Amino acid sequence: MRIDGIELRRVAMPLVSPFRTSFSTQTEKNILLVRAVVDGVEGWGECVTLPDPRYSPEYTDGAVDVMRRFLIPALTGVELSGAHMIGEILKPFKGHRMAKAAIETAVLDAELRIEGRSLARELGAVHDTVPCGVSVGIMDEIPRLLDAVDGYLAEGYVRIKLKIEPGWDVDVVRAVRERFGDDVLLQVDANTAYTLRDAQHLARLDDFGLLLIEQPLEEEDILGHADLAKLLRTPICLDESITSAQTAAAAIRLGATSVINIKPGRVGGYLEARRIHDLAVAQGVPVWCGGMVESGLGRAANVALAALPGFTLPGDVSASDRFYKVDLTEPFVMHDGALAVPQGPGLGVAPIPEILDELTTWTEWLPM
Ligand code: OSB
Ligand code: MG
Repeated sequence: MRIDGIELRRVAMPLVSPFRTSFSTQTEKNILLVRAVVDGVEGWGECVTLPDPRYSPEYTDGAVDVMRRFLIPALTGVELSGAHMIGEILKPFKGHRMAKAAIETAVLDAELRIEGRSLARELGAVHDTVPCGVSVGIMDEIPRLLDAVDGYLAEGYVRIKLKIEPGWDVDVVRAVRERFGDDVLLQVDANTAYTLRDAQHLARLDDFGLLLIEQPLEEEDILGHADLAKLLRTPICLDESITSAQTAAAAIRLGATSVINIKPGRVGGYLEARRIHDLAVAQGVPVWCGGMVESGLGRAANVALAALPGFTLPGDVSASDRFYKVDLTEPFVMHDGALAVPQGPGLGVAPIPEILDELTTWTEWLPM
């Protein structure tokens, strides 16, 4: 197969409410989509870069640049036996995993559509539905946060993740436990907002029976996480630090992580995500599927991944209406706290043309 061309497309999607983390507040989601035309068949990939390099070193304008300047030219005119070759071909270009992931996903979607196979089946999914967790942003005051959590629990979410930062942590977790009890599956995500000097403070979270604390320290501080793990009873789960199967293996070996958040974009694609899943399973390390506030396109692929056997904890896999009033695809709707795994060829979903056109702010076609 050959890639005939790639279209880059930016869409602007309003969020139902602002989403605040320790690193930024998002009120609108600006998504970069990749549409690959492969032997005349189109496939879609969603690039999970954010506008600023505050979560990871990548950012959206940088992704457009590296795709245009290096990644797409390297794939131009190349005969591919499958999307699995893309990772190898792009390997000489360091980093830029989110950009690479978006291209690989678009080509993989097209390949699977040509062959009539679903991404879920291709990855090795063993479930028809996946349980939904929800990531709850930082808010101005605890009563508002409690109202939000109340609403998500009423909708049926089976696991709550609270974003935390210094000044919005122990008291918030305590308030949620006091109001909703000890049975709620609860975890926290710091997005690198702490240092090892905060270990004593973070140990106060041990009283609340959390499933895990996600990425308390800096991305590169693997040893710091290993040290912190010895000081906390709450399991540490790395997100930002896990950029590949190789870093995952090292973090597990060093005792820096006992659970892994797998985000396909962060690690360079769904194929690398599966490799991390496989090695984590072999090591007895539970994994869950992270999210990057994706539209229905990225969400569909995440749901497929989350249906693999090692994904034993609910992921940041929520319904479309958690973030969007109008999704790009048929919306993902939660039933009994779960989403159905798409079964159609490829991602199993595609953008709805009128909605896509309406939300598009820019496109560029790159013939190959
Ligand atoms: O750290 O998991 C994170 C969103 C953007 C960037 C980083 C993170 C998140 C989330 C949202 O927590 C997860 C979701 O898409 O539901
Ligand atoms: Mg995280």
